[in-house]
Amino acid sequence: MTRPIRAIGVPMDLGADRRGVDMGPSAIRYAGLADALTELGYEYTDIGDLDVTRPELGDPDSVQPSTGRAKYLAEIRELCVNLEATVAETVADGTVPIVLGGDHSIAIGSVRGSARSGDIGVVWFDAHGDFNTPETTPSGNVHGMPLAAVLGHGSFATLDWAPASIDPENVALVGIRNLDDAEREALRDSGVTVFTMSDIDERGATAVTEAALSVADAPDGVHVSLDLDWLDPREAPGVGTPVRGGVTYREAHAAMETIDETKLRSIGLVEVNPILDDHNQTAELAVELTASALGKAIL
Ligand code: 6HN
Ligand code: MN
Ligand code: MN
Ligand code: MN
Repeated sequence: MTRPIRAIGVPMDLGADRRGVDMGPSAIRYAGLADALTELGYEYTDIGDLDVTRPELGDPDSVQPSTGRAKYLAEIRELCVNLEATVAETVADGTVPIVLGGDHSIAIGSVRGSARSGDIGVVWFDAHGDFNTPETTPSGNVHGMPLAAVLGHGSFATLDWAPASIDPENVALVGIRNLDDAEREALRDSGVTVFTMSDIDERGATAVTEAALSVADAPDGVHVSLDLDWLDPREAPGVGTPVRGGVTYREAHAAMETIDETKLRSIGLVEVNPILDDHNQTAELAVELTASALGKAIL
């Protein structure tokens, strides 16, 4: 791929319970994202960080959906509207946005921005389904809801900034191993294709990722949303909601290498929490995996 790349930092932690994920963009930059992609031959720019409200300044319940609970909804909306515009502009420039999170709630802005002027698919690498709604959430945390939000489920359907024009038949989840009960029910009826860790056990990471990419094969490319808790916590300890039994280092690279970089429209790297990390290894992994997705090969 010869398109230029633009990093967009989003130091967001309002969608998750554990502080520190707001430092993800700095940790990913410090781990060498610019050098890694420049070495691959990409023209790389970084527009810095978007403004995010600090949790100390907001009331989590000041604005709530018509039913259910979604903490910091007003503040997350404000950021996602801004991020959507930034991502849409970047794509319109013929540039690939890499959104550096931040918790996974920001994917609402990333996916909407990427889908604004195109028919796209989404591959979502995660331990979790992120398919709760304000009605089903056990936590009230919006990082457990962004995929349901962009597909317009629950009371998100009534929020002008949440649903995107994405066909659920072009959406695949990969590496799932932790679903809440109501979330599981909703996913079953959603049209989204779910590849669990059991599928990876049976078929291997490469075959599963190829299958996910063919689900997400749409005329204008694919948005890849990479939640670092997709990996096993032994590889990626720096995440807020670790779940045992994730993919290994090699499986993660093998999966990323199957991505055709000419079809990559936009990328999100989320849930990196340097406070919980061991020597920034989770951010380093985010950088390495991005390079693999963008064409880096061993030989
Ligand atoms: N993530 N299912 C849980 C919840 O609170 O809804 C956990 C969500 C984790 C979300 O890791 O992006
Ligand atoms: Mn997750
Ligand atoms: Mn389609
Ligand atoms: Mn997630």
